[in-house]
Amino acid sequence: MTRPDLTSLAQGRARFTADLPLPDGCLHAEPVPAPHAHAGFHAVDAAPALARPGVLAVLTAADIPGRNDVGTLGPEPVLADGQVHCVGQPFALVVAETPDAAREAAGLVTADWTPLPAVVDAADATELIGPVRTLACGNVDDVWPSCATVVAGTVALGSADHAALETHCALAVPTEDGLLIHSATQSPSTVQVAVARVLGLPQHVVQVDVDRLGGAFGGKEEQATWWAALAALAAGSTGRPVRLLLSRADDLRLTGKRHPQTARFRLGLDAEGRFVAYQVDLSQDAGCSTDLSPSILERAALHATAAYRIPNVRVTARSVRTNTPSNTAFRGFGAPQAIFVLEAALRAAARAMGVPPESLQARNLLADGDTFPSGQQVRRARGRLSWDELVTRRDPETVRGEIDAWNATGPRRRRGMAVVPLCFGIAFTSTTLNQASALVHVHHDGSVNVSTGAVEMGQGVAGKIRAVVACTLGIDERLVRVEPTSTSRIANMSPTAASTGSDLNGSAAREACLTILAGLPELAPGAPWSQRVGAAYATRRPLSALAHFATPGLQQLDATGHGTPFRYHVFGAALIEASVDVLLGTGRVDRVTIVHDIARSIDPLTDRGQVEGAVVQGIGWMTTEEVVRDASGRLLSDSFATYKVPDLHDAPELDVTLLDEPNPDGLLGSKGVGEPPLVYGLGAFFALQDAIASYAPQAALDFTAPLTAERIFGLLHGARDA
Ligand code: LUZ
Ligand code: MOS
Repeated sequence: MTRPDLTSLAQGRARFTADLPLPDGCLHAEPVPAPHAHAGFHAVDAAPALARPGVLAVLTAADIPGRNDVGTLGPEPVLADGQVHCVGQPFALVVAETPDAAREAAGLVTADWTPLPAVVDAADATELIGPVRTLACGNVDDVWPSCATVVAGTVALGSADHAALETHCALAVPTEDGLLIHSATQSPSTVQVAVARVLGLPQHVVQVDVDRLGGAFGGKEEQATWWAALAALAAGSTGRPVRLLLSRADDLRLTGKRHPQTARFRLGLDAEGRFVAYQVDLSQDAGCSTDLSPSILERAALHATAAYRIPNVRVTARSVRTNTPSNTAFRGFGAPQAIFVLEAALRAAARAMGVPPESLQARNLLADGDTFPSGQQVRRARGRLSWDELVTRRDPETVRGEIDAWNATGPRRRRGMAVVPLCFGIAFTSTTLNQASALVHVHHDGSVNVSTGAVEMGQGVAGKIRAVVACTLGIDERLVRVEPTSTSRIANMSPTAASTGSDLNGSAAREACLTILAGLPELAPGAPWSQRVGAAYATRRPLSALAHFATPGLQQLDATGHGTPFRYHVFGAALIEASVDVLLGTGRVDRVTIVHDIARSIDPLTDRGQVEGAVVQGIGWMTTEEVVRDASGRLLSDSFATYKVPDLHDAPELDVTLLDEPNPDGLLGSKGVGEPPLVYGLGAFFALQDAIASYAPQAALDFTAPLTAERIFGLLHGARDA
């Protein structure tokens, strides 16, 4: 396959938003972050900042011509107005001739603050965001007495930063009648809507363009909007182009991250180890505003039963408000957090029953004919197939035997293992979002332009769409160019998110190609493409088409949590092997063996990279990535020196087997790939925990993540000395 997309990246020619040439007269904007986690303020003093050379303006909420709200599901002021709700919330915006002038001046803007009581720790939160969600099936209250084993416990999961290579960035350029915005966003239409609202403009004079992103992982699904709206506000106010580019430190300090989550669980099993009842209360830390939290909570609740059949279930899920930057979408969108809880619960049960966790997992895998608590039927389950294939690749039972024998010799490096089965639902849980459009132009010479709402963020969606168009038209990929994403070519885009980017946009692109093909004149069989196109033009047939795709078969969840939220599910199984140094407390993930249900991949190399990247990202969340704030809500882990993302050195040996049975509900038999494999990374926690248990077998199971070296050391030795 020719890969112009990869070539330009490898050669450093690929341009990101911050690489775009600055227009003449371009200014630079710098947000002024709030110093308090919760406070009232008045009398913003901009005079010292305005006195600096090169500073043109200091904007506040009072300068917003439209509505001060960039939120999608709840209100989200673009500049704080009278109150701030987290450290780092922008309350003013400095606009200057150079980035340095803007940054220095931002440090001089002050206000009169009245600090208010702040909740930094979710354990102290009293306020909910959105309603408590429940999801239930069977009759969980009545069956406990019939269980042979019942375990209960708690879980506490940490946050994680998206740590995309490209920090947030936007460039806003005034046009004759509106604005052109280059935004590093996963959701150009969300930016368009928000900018139009903030500036009091109709949507059609606000054009949002995205060439590509340098990573996003959910961090740019909702929260890119702010920076684009601030750049647009400054451009609107000064009449000049304005760029806003966050430094790494500000990107870490000012933006939301993965939702930390606490949970209480109760799991009941029969004497054969079958799951009978599961009750779980999930509590996610939403941060200071709504953002996408209600939607993330919904996906969490829908994944509470993970890859397993449980006949009696009650999930209650709540979002609590804290005075920290609003947490947001992050690869997996709440599902990995919920899956962790059941994986923890089954390990508590395995210990209570004196059996390996794998035996309980293997016994309870979902199969066709089962029902999810939402009422959705399990179809084409591949959990058993994945598990059986894993056994042939690297048999968990054999590995457990090896590990037990190794640990029995009392080595300094203790080994452990964990299996994590996967079942992940594909579709936006908000049914409306499951639609996409594509615009295909075929030129005289047979070359093709295709536009969709998909945003290329390194996940390879542009390459997949190119492949789909080429294969549908029966032409060489070199004849196909995928256009940068623009709201002027495609309207009403959904975010590129929920692992649906290729499914939705690729399906629309394929539809458009089929429409064009259907309109081509009949020529002799085997007539070359260029001749067919030429004949179509000569006989005045359309060579362009706009197509729309809406995922069939979905039904929005009702208030009781019933519906058909997903088009299909992605299955798989992973065996994670890890070890701990009992003297140092350091942990390491040594080896990961994965069988993943990729179906009929449109781009196997990219998909393999997605699986590998996701699992390493999950490992980072479970091990070294620790978001630390002080008691006043200030972020302490505000650089990559103090916030440790996994690097190549931390990556384990990875052995990925792809199951390639075609998926009738996906694009050309494929399945979405972006988010699901992150779940395998949870195994890092449980494998390390398993290794720790070989040294400190009496210690109670503790389900607090991440398992940093400090925490591992404490579990090894605190437990022993107690
Ligand atoms: N975004 C969203 C998502 O709005 N709805 C979803 O269901 C979703 N799922 C995963 C990632 N982003
Ligand atoms: Mo997402 S978590 O932007 O698919």
